[in-house]
Formats: sequence, C-alpha cells, structure tokens
Amino acid sequence: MTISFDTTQILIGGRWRAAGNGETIDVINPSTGEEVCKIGRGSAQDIDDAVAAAEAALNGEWGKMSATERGRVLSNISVKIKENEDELAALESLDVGKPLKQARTDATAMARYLEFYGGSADKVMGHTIPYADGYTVYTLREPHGVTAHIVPWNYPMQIAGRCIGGALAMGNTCVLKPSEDACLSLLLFARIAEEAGLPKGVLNVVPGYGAEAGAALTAHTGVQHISFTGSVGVGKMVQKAAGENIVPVTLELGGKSPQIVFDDADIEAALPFLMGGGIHNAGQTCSAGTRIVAQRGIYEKLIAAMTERYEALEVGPASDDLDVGPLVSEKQKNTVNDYIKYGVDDGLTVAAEGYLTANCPEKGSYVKPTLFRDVPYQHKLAQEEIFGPVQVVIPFDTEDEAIKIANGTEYGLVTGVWTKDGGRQMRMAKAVKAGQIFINNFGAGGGVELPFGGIGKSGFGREKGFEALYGFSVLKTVATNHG
Ligand code: TXE
Repeated sequence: MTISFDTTQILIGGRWRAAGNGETIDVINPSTGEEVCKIGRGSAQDIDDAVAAAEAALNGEWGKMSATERGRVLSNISVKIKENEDELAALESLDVGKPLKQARTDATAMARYLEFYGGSADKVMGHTIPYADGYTVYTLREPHGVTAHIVPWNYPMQIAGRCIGGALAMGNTCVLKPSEDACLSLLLFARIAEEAGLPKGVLNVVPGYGAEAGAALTAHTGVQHISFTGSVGVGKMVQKAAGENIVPVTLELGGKSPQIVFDDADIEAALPFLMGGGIHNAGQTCSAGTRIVAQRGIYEKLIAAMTERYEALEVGPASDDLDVGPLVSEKQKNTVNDYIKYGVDDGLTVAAEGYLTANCPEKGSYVKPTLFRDVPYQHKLAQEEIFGPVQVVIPFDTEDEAIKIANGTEYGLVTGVWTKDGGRQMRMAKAVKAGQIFINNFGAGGGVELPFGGIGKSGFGREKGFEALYGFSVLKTVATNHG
C-alpha cells in the first residue's frame, strides 16, 4: 500500500516534525520480513518538548472547554475514525501482521471508545456529603493534568483508544508513546484527531524505543498520571518511575487466562470462544484464554472438537486475511517457537497443529498454532504468558480442583466459565481471582463499556467503561463553613 503521510514525523504541540536527533527506526512488515518505511526515534528531548506542549495546552482552549464541548470533540474523532477505517486497518495489518478483518475490528473498537468517552465526558459528577451543621460539602472530579500513555504493539488502536479516550474525556492532555513495533495506525489517528478539532498540544505523539522515549516519559516530573500496557518486567520499571515522582499509574500486564469447561457445558457454543482465546490476533492478546481447563467427562470430546478445528487453521500473510497472520516480529516468533520446543522436549503431547499456507514468505514471522493436551497446571507452558497461538488443555475432576487450577498462576486478568448450573456460575464468579469473569462467553465481544484490569501480576487499576474515568481524574472535596 502507499502510505498517505510522512511516517517519520512526530507530533508535538500541533506541529509535525522530525524527531529531534533526526534518527529513525525501520518498520518491518512481519508478513514478508521486508522494510516498509521508517518512523521517528523520539529522544528524551522530544519527550521534554511534548510534556511542555501538553502542559501549555491545559491552560489554553482545552482547559476552558466545557465537558460537553470536550465530549463533542471526542465524538467527532470517533466519526472520522470510522470514515478512515479502511486506511487504519490496512496500516495496522502492514505494521503488525494482523489479518485485515481483525485489524478492521480494532479500528471499529477505537471509534467506539471515542464514541463512548465522548458521550460520558459530561456525565461524571461529584457528590454532596451530609456533614456538620453550618457546612456544605461537595466533591469535584478534576483532570490530573498531563497524562502519559505507553502502548504496546498487540492492539495499538484499541489500547490507545481506551486510554487516550478516557484521559481526554476528563480534560487531561496526553503524551502518547506507541510501541516501536507498531506505530503507523496511531500516527494516522493523531492526524484524524487534529482534523476532528482536537486543539493543538492536547495529544502529542512521540514514537521511539522504550528504554529511550518510554523511560524518559515515565520519569518526567511534568507527568501527573501514567497508563502502561505491556510486559511485567517493564511494568515494574514504570511503577518504580511513578513512585519516584509519586504519580498514580495504571498497569495492564497481561495474563494466562483460563477458560473452565464443566461437563454440562454447551460445547458447540463454547468452541468459537475456546478457539478464539488462543488464535485471535495469533494469540498476542493480554486476555487470551489460553488455558483450557476441562472436566474429565467432556475432556476427550472437547479435545477431539478442538483438534478438528486446529487442523483446519490456515496461517498466512495478513493481506490473505486467513485465521492467523504472522506474529509481530522475528523476535516474537522465536520466543513462541522456543516455548513450543520446550513443551515438546519436556514430553508434553501435541494434540493438534494448524498449517502454514504456501503463500507464507520465508522471511515472515509465522508460527504453527499448537494445542497441547494433558498439561500439568504447574508446567511452564501452563504458567507463563506465551503471547502466540499456543494453548494448553488441563484436565480436572471437581469444582474445587477447577478453582485451584484457575487461581494457580501469578496472573489474574480474565476467566471464562462454561456451565449451565446456576449455582456453580455464582460460586465460580466469587471464587476465581480475576478482574473479569465471563459466564458462558469469553470477552463479551470486546466490551468497551466493561471495566477491565487485573490482579496479581496482571497489574492494577481499571481501564475501559465508566470506571476508568475515576482513574483519569482527581477527587477534590470542598467543605464550606457558611454558619
Ligand atoms: O513488551 P514491552 P514487549 C508481554 C507479552 C510479550 C512480552 C514482551 O508476553 O511477549 O510482554 O513484549 C515500552 N520504560 N506483553 O517486549 O517491552 C515499549 O516501547 C517505559 C503483554 O514488546 O513491555 C512499548 O511501547 N516504557 C502486553 C511498551 O513499553 C518502556 C502487551 C510495551 O513493551 C520501557 C505487550 C521502559 N524502560 C506485551 N521499555 C499486554 N498486557 O497485553 C519498553 N517500554
């Protein structure tokens, strides 16, 4: 495809320009292994400039806008995202290897985030509090100020949509540091936001490496809130940096989410979700339901049904729009293949694999989807986030055992429970440790409205839904003694 803008430019204070040091990063198409363009390599100086621009914007037109007007700007951005969906999806597909259909879903979801947060901007209210005689007490919800957004490569549009949308709804300004591996769609998003009427300096975009631009942003004393989605290791560094400056941080660090299937489950209804949990976005999903925890009575039936589907899975270039595209990079491909090799060498049984179509170029980052069966729940492959198209099936006998397995990792992001027994649905929802529990579904189709976040190593803080708006604002209590 021909890209319609200069991808090397970064956005600071409403001005597109080269990164300060003039350096760039190559963008590799993971479907082919070929370079497609370059992006700017933002430096600490660029971050300084971006934070200064975001600070200035707080005191300009944006800071004076009513919540309703802010909401209208966000709604306009949403409309324009929809108008540009084709280009956004094509860019994402080129950049990270998502099959086109899946990239389009992400563009639609980003539009929906802006629509939702546009509509909610003027509906966040404080309270009046009954207090001592002679007092009137009320609370206000105010913006933090300059907010930092560090976004990974797996869902750039969805993740930026949720954190930028929520932050803007509450009147903050933003500095966005997209992943060095996935930047193109967000550069276009920033252009769309400008066109839709977002005032200059309210959204600044500085692409670059994590250890450079990312670290400079999280350490910056001008930043008043940090949203981070990424790995546990970097999450720890981000939390330390936030601690140095005593600023709030939201960490979304992935997981090892179980889908628990009881004997009485409607397997036909469950199968698309069980498969999607491992295969959608080639398994590179923080909430991927990659641990299939299945009761002994339906175990073999489930394995047989999943095997049939795995063996039909086609892997190919993003533009072929098959079930599974390449992984985001050569590095990610090697990481995932190392996990598969480790499982096989350690004696795990492969129940089924998908296949690579003849169209897969040699240098693309393709991995065969792989389903392991009879995996002990303490095994490395059942404990660690693989972030590729790999699922493990773990058998269990009793409800208590299912709970122990579900809660038996360091993570706690999402859990799916498949059962027709109403009492069990309630018991499981209470017993399982995770930020979201889905009963007889998994993910509820994305659910922009549904608060999302983890416990344990999956992180803390809630994004998405109305709840996120509390995180993106500061509560102020006003107590007036009027006698
Ligand atoms: O993530 P990183 P990577 C997990 C997943 C994946 C693994 C590695 O298991 O295999 O992490 O992916 C920025 N200060 N997740 O290496 O490095 C970086 O530039 C500030 C799960 O790509 O955590 C990028 O913008 N920022 C996850 C972002 O952090 C820094 C999604 C994420 O990159 C930084 C992605 C630093 N010192 C990966 N170093 C999820 N929760 O869904 C890097 N960054």
